[in-house]
Amino acid sequence: MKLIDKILEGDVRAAARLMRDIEDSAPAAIKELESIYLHTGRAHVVGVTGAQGVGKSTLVDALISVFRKENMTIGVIAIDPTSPFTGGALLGDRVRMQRHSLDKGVFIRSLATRGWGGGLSKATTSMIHIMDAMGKNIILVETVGAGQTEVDVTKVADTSIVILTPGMGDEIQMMKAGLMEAADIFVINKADKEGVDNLQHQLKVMLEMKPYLPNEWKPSIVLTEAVYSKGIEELMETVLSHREFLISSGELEKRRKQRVKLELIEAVESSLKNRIHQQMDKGHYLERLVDDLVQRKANPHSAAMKIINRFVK
Ligand SMILES: Nc1nc2c(ncn2[C@@H]2O[C@H](COP(=O)(O)OP(=O)(O)O)[C@@H](O)[C@H]2O)c(=O)[nH]1
Ligand SMILES: [Mg+2]
Repeated sequence: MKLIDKILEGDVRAAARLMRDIEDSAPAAIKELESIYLHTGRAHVVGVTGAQGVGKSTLVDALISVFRKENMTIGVIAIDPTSPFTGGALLGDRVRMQRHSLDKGVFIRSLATRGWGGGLSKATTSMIHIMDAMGKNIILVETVGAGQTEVDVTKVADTSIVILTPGMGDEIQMMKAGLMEAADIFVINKADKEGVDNLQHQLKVMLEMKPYLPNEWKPSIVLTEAVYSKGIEELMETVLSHREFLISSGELEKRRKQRVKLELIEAVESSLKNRIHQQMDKGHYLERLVDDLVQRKANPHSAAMKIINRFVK
């Protein structure tokens, strides 16, 4: 049986192998991924973002359980700022999610932010595609807030969850505006702690400032205590109603079109960049132009045009 057929059947080992080969940039794997792409677009991708320690992993773990109760299959991608890829998730995350490891309906992978040479967002997209092709209904992508990693999860997610915790009230104003804008659902986790009302109030005030059209999604606020599995079902319901909204409003199609466009542009840019680099390296061409620049025989713009013209031919 071909690798792709195995993956389409949800074979975990085949999927893991392809992911490893992609990490090693094996040309065959890239080809494989191209055929995988044709079988994607069914999964609902949920981004779970928030600062270190707000409870993202705990929440994802709790969400897995409630989604599984509804018989939905789950893929999880944990983008971890420190741990190496093959070493897996941070030990804590690993142990916590271990209880799902025997469940065939759950597939968990972690991605280190280091070691991808700038290709982290591409790696994340590839993983999402593979899990999608495996038939996972929901794909949860856990990552620390924008800015700390290269991956802007709000760009790959259909539904973006931003987690805050009590005591962060004053920090709302300071948070990355983009992150706040991109949230479809705000979760106030650790609702067992003091300061919930204040945070909720501040969030509401912030949301009131933006006028929402009647046919627009106004971000929901959900209170959770992930560690006690409280509020998790409501969160799942909110995710599912956001999905319904996206579908019925036509917003899903719009977002996905935008995403595919970005993916295409990125692919064009990176392959052009690679080719131009190959071309420039030939016959010390680049070095000669650099010498011309140093000696002020040429200017950077005209030198660049020379390279580009040469490449176009
Ligand atoms: N009190 C309280 N602690 C929580 C809650 N959810 C998570 N935690 C704890 O917060 C810490 C960080 O959780 P973790 O899921 O690793 O956060 P992450 O860095 O965002 O993934 C852990 O010690 C959790 O047990 C909660 O609802 N209430
Ligand atoms: Mg975590």
